Amino acid sequence: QELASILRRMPKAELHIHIEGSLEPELIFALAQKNGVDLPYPSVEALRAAYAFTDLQSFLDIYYAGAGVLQTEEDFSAMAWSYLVRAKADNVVHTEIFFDPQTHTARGVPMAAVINGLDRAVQRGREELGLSASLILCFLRHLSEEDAFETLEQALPFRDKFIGVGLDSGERGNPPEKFAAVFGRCRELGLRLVAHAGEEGPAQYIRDALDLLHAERIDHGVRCLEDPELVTRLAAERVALTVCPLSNVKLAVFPELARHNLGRLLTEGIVATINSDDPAYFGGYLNDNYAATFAALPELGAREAYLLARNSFEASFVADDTRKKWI
Ligand code: ES4
Ligand code: ZN
Repeated sequence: QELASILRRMPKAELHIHIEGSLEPELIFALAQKNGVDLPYPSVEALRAAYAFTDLQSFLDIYYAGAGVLQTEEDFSAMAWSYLVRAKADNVVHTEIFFDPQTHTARGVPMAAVINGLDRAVQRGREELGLSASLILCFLRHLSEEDAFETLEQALPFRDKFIGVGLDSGERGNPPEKFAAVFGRCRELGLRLVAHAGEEGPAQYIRDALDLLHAERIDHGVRCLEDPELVTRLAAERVALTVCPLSNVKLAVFPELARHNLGRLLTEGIVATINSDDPAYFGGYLNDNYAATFAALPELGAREAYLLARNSFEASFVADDTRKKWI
């Protein structure tokens, strides 16, 4: 009871949230109606009932369909604002938000509408909520590297509105090496680098994200425990993992939360963090993830609560003087 209260109240950073994954069914229906987009579901309830995923791809199919209702700068701003208000309620004081521009530009939505809309919410969040937020542009790994290069080119006029790049979407068959050149270019540009790896893909993808992409943080990374030498390296180099417990259960990375390896990751000395990934699809926002994980894993107590919050600030891309306010 007291632990549950500590988890809710403690200040924390969120480092793995796809903004398109914060789109609630109610907002999907409202935007579909406003924009004249046809949805293959008759109601909010029917859409929510379709959220029964068997793996990553079965989720991605519905997630990309949901994002298809976003058309104008105002739509992107409204989506991000809803998330920021929700994050504030969970005592999130800093958040690094992923967005998938290719999902939108491929439908003819201008890059300017995507980035300016999200940035508008980020600025308003700072002013009205006192919430620190940054944007991270993700390349879709099921598309080509050439497509990623073109997306980077389109985004560079807005270089001051995002702090880095990531790599997401279907992992299997789309290894880090496929994006080595575009990540090299992003590195030259001084962008921060992260990549999804070791969610459904093997531990080798985590190694390759570090060695070939120079990723500074690994999104998910939970399969690292299959490779003891990699575990030693992650701990020694303090490479953070942005773990998403409710996501992992919904996408069958673990059969149930009680079987999640977060406790093991912490015992191994890895800088693990808790995050929500796609909260509108996976059954909860950040505090729901903390609460459910601590309820399911008896090895997690007040010390681990503090450690996870501290890890979230250590792993964030804020300036050191800002970090000092929180740690
Ligand atoms: C994602 Cl859970 C997950 N994995 C990979 N790509 C994604 N995009 C949105 N959620
Ligand atoms: Zn993710």
